[in-house]
Amino acid sequence: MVILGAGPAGLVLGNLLHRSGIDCVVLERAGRAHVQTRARAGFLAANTVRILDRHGLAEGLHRRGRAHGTCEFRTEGGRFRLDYGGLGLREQHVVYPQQYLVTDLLTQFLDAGGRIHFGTEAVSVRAMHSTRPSVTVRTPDGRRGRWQARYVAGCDGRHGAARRALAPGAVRHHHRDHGVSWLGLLVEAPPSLDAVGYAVHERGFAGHMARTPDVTRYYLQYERDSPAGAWSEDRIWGELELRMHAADYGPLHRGRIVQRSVVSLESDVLEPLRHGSLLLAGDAASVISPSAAKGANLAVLEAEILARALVDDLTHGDGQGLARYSARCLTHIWRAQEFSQWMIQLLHGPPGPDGESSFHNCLRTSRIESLRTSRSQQDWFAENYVGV
Ligand code: FAS
Repeated sequence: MVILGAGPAGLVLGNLLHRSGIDCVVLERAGRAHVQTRARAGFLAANTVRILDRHGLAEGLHRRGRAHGTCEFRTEGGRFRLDYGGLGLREQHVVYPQQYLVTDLLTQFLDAGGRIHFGTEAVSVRAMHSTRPSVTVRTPDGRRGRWQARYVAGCDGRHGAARRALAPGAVRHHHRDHGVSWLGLLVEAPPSLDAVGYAVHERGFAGHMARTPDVTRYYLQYERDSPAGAWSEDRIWGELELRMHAADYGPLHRGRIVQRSVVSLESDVLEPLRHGSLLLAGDAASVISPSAAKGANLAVLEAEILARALVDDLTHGDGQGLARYSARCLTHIWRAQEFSQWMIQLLHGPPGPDGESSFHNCLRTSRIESLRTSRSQQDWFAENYVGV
């Protein structure tokens, strides 16, 4: 097995295959330090924790992660809290920064004797419809190399070699640009709320998500194509405080902004996820907007489904799991995409002519009111918000 990419998908897959005695190697273009410090997701779904627990990969998150089950919506009409951990399936998130999880997974894989070639970029995947697909790589010293295996797992994200290897006619590419961008901020300051904060404001969305006791992630709806450095820190804090109604509900804890990135809210799904001996998982399979904290959770889920299917095939000659792999994952992917789309429409007004905006904004107000008042709507929200 050759696994492209040492993110959540590639590392969960590598750990599970290695434990089952499957000879596998992970090829990762970045260096180890970059992989272990790249801040991204932070909310692990209950099912993700169950998967990691099942395979003995959850020690770190139990030691340092924190249960989280409340979100707070703030609008011009007031605020309300949803203790989603006590609604729906009564499940909570565990707040555990993705870089901590990746470090745990990487360390456990290497400690168990797993092989990761850092600084090794997959350039192309060939002969994917044969039983000996090959991966051409660029090694750290710039030379070309080639790996051959029975299967290749494309866990190298939306811009990796696995997606590039797919012929245009071989894949249905469902794509949606939601027309909204966020300025993602990591701030060296404790959380300002004991909840995920979603602020719906006429000037745009603002979000607050705990990461660690000392670092908090904020999001600000942002002009598309503006560089991450365009706004001064004063302007950022001014907008955050205005949109989150800090004057009414309490100040935000300011701190040093240690990371800025502009995230354009886009979603896409490739169908199918299997192309002969090449299998896609994680962001290589589908990209989902961070509005509902699903991407890393889907990556872990798909990696477990793929690992089981590959072990059945390679150890027992049973190809059923691989035959069903794509359909099984796509069911979960589309359910997550549907909820993420709902969240995007709840949190943002559409860019568009006034008539359309006013109609959409009235719909949004009604949706938020339903979420505030209807128990069945709250149960539906909780089940989908934490579920994957
Ligand atoms: P990853 O992108 O994590 O890993 C792919 C790996 O492949 C990388 O290490 C990359 O270096 C490597 N690679 C790429 N091309 C290669 C090549 N040609 N050869 C070898 N290696 C190659 N998700 C959430 O659930 N919640 C959030 O709050 C959230 N916030 C996010 C914020 C930002 C700014 C971003 C960018 C994403 C966010 N996500 C969030 C989504 C994100 O966490 C992904 O869903 C998750 O990392 C997917 O995991 P992988 O599929 O393993 O891909």
